[in-house]
Order: sequence, then structure tokens, then C-alpha cells
Amino acid sequence: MKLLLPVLLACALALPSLTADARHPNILFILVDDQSPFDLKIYDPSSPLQTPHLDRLAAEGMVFDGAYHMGSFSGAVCMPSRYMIMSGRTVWHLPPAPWGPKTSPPQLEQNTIPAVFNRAGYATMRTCKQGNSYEAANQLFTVRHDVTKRGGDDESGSAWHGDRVMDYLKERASAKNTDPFLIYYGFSHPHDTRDGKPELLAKYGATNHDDESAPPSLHSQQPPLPSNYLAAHPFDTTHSDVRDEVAVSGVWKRRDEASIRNEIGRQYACSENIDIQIGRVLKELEAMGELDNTYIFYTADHGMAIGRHGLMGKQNLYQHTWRVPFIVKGPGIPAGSRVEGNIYLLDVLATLCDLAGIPAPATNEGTSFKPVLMGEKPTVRDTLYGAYSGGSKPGMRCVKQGDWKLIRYEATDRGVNETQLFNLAVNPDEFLKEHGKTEAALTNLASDPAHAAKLAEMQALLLAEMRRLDDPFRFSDQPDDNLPPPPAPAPRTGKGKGKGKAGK
Ligand SMILES: [Ca+2]
Repeated sequence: MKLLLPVLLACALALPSLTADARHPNILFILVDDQSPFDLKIYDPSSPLQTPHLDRLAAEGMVFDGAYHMGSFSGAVCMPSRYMIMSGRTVWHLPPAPWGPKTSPPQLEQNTIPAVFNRAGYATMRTCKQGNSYEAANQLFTVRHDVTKRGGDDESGSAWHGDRVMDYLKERASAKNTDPFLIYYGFSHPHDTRDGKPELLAKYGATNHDDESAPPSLHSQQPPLPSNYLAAHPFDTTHSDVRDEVAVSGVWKRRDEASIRNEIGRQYACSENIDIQIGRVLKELEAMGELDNTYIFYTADHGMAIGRHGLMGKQNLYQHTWRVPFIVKGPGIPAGSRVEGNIYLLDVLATLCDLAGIPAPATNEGTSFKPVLMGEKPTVRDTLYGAYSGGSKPGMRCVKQGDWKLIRYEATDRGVNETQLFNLAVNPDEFLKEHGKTEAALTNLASDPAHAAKLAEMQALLLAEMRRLDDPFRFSDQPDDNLPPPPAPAPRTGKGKGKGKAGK
């Protein structure tokens, strides 16, 4: 033993500090801006959206059916979502949240994805849109190219972000840099303005429409209306006048078939272009011999309505918007697998650390779902909570456990007090009575006496989650828990400051 120890120490010292080997895999984290999982054929086989590269990721990796963002205290849902991804903190424990300075540690940015991976010896690179994000964390990527690119050609659109990653990989190869890398590959699309490239717009029968006085024409190649489309949401969601519901160029307040189908066509044109940009990078990684040692994540900061339930934006908690697409491929992940997962975007930091073999920071509140990725278990939690509090308070909350989901809406100043109870096993589209389905189960069950016990159970579960997660608001029929009136959100810092128009 005395002889062996120096030998072992010498061997350990002889190891390179960090190389892109099986112990320290590369990470490619792809984040798109505003995309419902149900846009993708992977989640809705009837969707005409073509994404061959995402299909390949799904075929070679794992698809999550239960991936969620935890919510927002702002109309700009992007912003807290991106804070949660970067920091692994729950929504009410983020620096810009009400009481954020009290519920989040100082200098949290030093425990975010770039800071943690820089310290572990990773090469960190980022490209993404600018603004409505976590600027103090974004600044910590060693290489950073953030510009909002939502135009309809390569220089002004998604190809620009693709070019930045391609340039980075080529420079890395020419410099013979063998440090493992973490690339945060973000896009500015398909967030509006959804100016697609002409050849992709043509494929989906869409036009870059900007004339508010007249709807675009119907076209046979436009995607069909969503199954849960409505011409209007049946009640004020507590923030029905938010920018996304009334002022998105191309739709505005219109919900007619032509406007919605054209806008979905534009969304798909932008999403297919993103898929093309992902394909370029995957091909380059393959040529470099890095693909097999890289964990590739694909997701969005939140979902999107675009006509579903008569809504346009991201300021609601229906499944199309609360859920996000989530696909992961990499070493050890069973190919072609599909799980529920029950993960939040705020679990990403812990999971990346777990996969890379580095400790998650003490400030992290997320749960590593590496055991799910490795096929060891199907979920990481039983209960999921969602919040939207960007308009009147408390706003919207939801809770999901198993097949059952409760959504509550309250805005005393607007006369809103609504409750929805869905059995997602039989009503996954969350049809309401306004959808006119004849089957009794395909509607909101909150007022059905047969489900009164389930409603009470879900109400209790929601209160428990609100307490557990330090939700600073309560509904009028809940105990007030002696909560103080919450302060206004702290002003945001960095380059995104002043661009925080709700919904941007
Ligand atoms: Ca977004």
C-alpha cells in the first residue's frame, strides 16, 4: 500500500486537468425563444412543421413529455425563465422577483451555468438574443455574441446565431483546443416578429404580414388551426391586455382563421430555419469527432398559444404554454426513449453539473434529472406548480399531479375569479365548453359535483405548493398567511434594461 500510493498519485497528477473525455463531456445547450412543444411533430404527429434534425435528436436520444417552466412574475416571461435556467433557483427566489433581494443570495451570478463551468475548466461560449435575460450571468461566458436576430434573411435571422457557433467550433479546432466545451446556442426566433425566409414561408403558405387593417389571405399550405383554437378566450385571464395578446405584428387583436393560420405558418418557417441551423452545428461536431462525447439539449424558454384557447401569447398556464419542448441526446441516454420526467427548466443547472461530474452550487434549488436520462427512473417529482403574475395579482396559478390539473385565475380589480379542473388523461387539449365537444369529460370539470373531492384535493395541493415555494400572493379564499404586501419588482440591470415591455 505504501508503494502503491505514490504511483496512484503520480498517475493522478499525470492526467490532463480536463479533457473532453467520457468523464468531462461537452455540452451543447440549445434554447429557442417562444415555442410550444405542440408545434413539433415529435409532440403532435399531425403538425406539418418539418424539423429533420430535431427528429434525429429525438430518435437518438430522449424526449420529455413533462417539461415545464415554473412561471413568471412579469409579462416578460422570457426573463424569469432564463434566470431559472442559469441559476437553478425557483421562481420566487430569483433576484428580480417580489422580495427577490431577500429570497436570493447576493452575487448569485457567480453560481450560474457559465460561472460554474468556467471554474470547472470548461470553455464556455454563448450566442442568443439580447435583453429580457440574466445579463449578469450572460456576461460570464468566456465568448459571447448576443444580438437579437429576428429578420427574414441569413444576416438578420437565425443563421447569424448559427454562424457564431460554427465560427467558434472552427477556431477551436484550428487552435487545437481540447478543453471540454459548454456552448449555449440560443436563438431569437420563433419569437415575434416572425419574419421567415421567403422559401420557408412559401412552404407553409405564409407571408410576412404587417398590415393591421387587413388580414392575410387563406392559403391551402398554411398549417391548420390548432385543435383547441377559439376565436376568443371566454374570460379575462387577468392580463388579457398584455402586449402579446393585443399588439403582436401580424395578428394584433385578430383571431380570424386567416390571421392565425398565417401566423402559425410564419412560426413554422422560423422554426424550420432554426432546425437547419441546428443541423449545421451537428454536422460540424460530427466532422470534428466531438458528437459522441457531447450532451445535446434542445428546449424553449416557455411555450406559446398562437390561437390555442383564443390566446396569442405566453401569459397563460395551459399546457401549450406552460410546457416546453425538451429533447436530450448524449452518452448513456437510451436512443428513441420517451419519458414524462416532470422536470422544470430550473433543473437544467443541476443536471448539467451531474452529467459533467462537477458539484452543483449550494444556491441551486433544482433537481438533477440525470437518473431519468440514464433510464433509471421516469420522473423526478410528482407535483408541478406554475405561476403567472405579470398583470393583476395574484394572477394565475396551476398545479398538476398525475393526470389532474388545476388552474386558478383571480384579479379583484378586474372582476376575475375563475377555476379550471382538467383530467389530462382524457382531455389533454384542455378543451372548454366553448370548444363544443359532446363528450362530457372534454371540458373544465371544476363545477362538476362528481369531481368536488378532486377539486378540493387540488386546491389544497396548490396552497401547499404556494407555501413551499414562497409564493408572495394568496387567492382571496386562501389563508392570508400574514403575508406583507409585496414590493414592486427590483429594476433589472444590464443591457436589457429599459427593453422590458411586457411580453417582449
Ligand atoms: Ca421567450
